[in-house]
Amino acid sequence: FKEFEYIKTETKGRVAILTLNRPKALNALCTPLMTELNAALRTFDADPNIGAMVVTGSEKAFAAGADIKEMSTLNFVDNFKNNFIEDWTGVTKIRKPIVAAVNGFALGGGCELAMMCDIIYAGDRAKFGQPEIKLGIIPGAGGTQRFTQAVGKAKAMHMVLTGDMMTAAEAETAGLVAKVYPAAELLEKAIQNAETIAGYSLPSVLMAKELVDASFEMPLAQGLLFERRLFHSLFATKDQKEGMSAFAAKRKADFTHE
Ligand code: CO8
Repeated sequence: FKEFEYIKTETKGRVAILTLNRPKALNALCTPLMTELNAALRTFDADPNIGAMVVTGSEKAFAAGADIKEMSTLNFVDNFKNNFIEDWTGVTKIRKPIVAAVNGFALGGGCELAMMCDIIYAGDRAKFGQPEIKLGIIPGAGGTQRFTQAVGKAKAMHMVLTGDMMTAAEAETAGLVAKVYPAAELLEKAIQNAETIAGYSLPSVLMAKELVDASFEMPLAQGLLFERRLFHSLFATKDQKEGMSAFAAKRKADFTHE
């Protein structure tokens, strides 16, 4: 990797950890930060030694949104011509699982970035929100869509129209967050969960992610057929043989991702 300015990357076994690192602006998502994040995610997605990724921020902020100072001078015609934000959505094109470990603020684009990831784990003091309405705009990267899918209309309307924040506990109850951990343990727990995922057979992990995502796009009968066919196909892998013989022999499976 070339040196990044706005993110830090490290690996732990088969897990890559990407830390948003723009502390002076509470990790506000400026264009170069998103460019670096997408580039690093794509590199780890292509790396055969990596099975899952964790995206995290600081104790104070996962990310406090898109960079308001950068956006303040934008105009409609340029936004439209440049398709502003489209090239920030690279996170959703990554095939390996991405875990968001959210401590502190996840607001606006920060909440949307977390929702583009596959699983959100939160520290107990995390705060989620879509406060764009306070700035005279609306969410632009999934806040009206993914948020509604995750928490339902009542809470989504409240959050998007008032700009109120949601606590970690509320976010877990509402279904936005998979689990809440004490803030100081969050990253370690998120990495452990990512290590568990990265230890499984990569083809089965990729298919499982693809299918859960497809459930939001497909009619049920089509989704079930897609699931059945991919289920059938996994019996062509070495890892299926390994997983099942390891079970019978009462030993831990040693997956080779083939
Ligand atoms: N953009 C730019 N700078 C920011 C942002 C931001 N979103 N958030 C915080 N900062 C800066 C502050 O300006 C301040 O800088 P300085 O010290 O130079 O004045 C520094 O970070 C620290 O912030 P505060 O002093 O405000 O810290 P507080 O602890 O008092 O408050 C808050 C924390 C409540 C999080 C507060 O900073 C805040 O309300 N921030 C803005 C939150 C917001 O409105 N976010 C939505 C932005 S719009 C958006 O995200 C559109 C989405 C587009 C799609 C993105 C796709 C990924």
